[in-house]
Amino acid sequence: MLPTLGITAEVAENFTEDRRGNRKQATTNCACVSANDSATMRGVFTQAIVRPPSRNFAAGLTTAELGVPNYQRALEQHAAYCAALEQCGLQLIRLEADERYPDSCFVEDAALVIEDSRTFAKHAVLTLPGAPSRLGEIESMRGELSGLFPALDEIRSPGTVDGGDICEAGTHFFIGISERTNEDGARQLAEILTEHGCTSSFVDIRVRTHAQDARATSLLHLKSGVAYLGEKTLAVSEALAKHEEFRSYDLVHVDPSEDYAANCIEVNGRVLIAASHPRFAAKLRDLGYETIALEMSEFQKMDGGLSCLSVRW
Ligand code: CIR
Repeated sequence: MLPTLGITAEVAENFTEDRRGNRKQATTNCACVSANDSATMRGVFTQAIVRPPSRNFAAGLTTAELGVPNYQRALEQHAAYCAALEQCGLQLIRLEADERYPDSCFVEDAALVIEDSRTFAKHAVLTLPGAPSRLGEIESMRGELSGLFPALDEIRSPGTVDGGDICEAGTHFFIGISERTNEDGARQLAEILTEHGCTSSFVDIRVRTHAQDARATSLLHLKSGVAYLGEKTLAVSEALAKHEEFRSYDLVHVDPSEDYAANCIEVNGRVLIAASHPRFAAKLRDLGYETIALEMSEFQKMDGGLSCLSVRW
C-alpha cells in the first residue's frame, strides 16, 4: 500500500508487457520509462492530456443514480489519477477546468491519438461527441492538439464519435456504435485508421447481447465494458463477453457484481483499476498484472471511468 494520494500498488510478478506485447521488467514505484527513452520506443505511452473537474461538474450528464458528486473529493480523486499516470511514466499536459462544459474533465471523448502502424508516427484525431452539450469541448482540444501535432484529422457531422467508444488493441481498433457514436462517425474513423495502417471493426453496444441481462443495453460507451490489456487480451464485462469481435482474444471476465471495473487502462505495463473491485483485482494479480487501484466514486456518479479522464499516447 502506498499511503499517498489513495494509490494502491499491487505488484504480482516481476515482469510485464507493453501494449504491443513486449515483455519487460516491471518496476515497483518509479516511472517505467523516461520521456526521452520512450520517444524511441514503439507502443509505449509517453504523454497524456488531462483536465480537472470544474466547479459545476455535478451539472454534467449522468444516468448513474448514485447521488450528487462531491467536488472536493472529485478533485482529490483526479489528482490521484494524475499521479498514477505520472507514476507510469507519462508527462501530463494539464488543461484548465472549463465551467462552460461540466463534462469536460472526460477529455477522452473529444480526441484520440493513434500510432501509424508503418511509420510509428503519432497522429491526432478530433472526435465529434454525440451529446449536444459536449460539442463545444472539441474547440479547446483542437487548440491544444494543433500545437502538438502537425495535422489533425477530424470527424465531421453528421458523424458523431465519443472517444469512449474507441478501444485500441495494438494496431486494431474496436469502434463501438452507441447512443453517442453513430455509423457515419464510425465509418469516418475507420477510414482514418486505414490511412494509418490500422484495422478496425464495429461493435454495436446498442443491441442486447445477453437475452436475460438488462445490463447489456446500459453501457454508455464501448469502453464501459471492455479494455485492452496487451498481448491479445481483453478485460470484458459479461454484457460484451460473447461478442463475435472478441472471439480471437483472450478474455479476462469481469464479474457482473463488479461491472464498473471493466473500464480499466493499461499504461506501460501497469493496469489502473477502480478501487473496491476485489474480484477483478485478484484476477489480474493472478494473471501477473501489476495494478494500481484508484478511488473513482465521484466520477462513477457522472458515468465516467478511468479511461475517460485522459487522452493518452
Ligand atoms: C457523459 O455522459 O458524457 C459524461 N457524463 C461521462 C463521459 C464518460 N466518458 C467516457 O466513458 N469516455
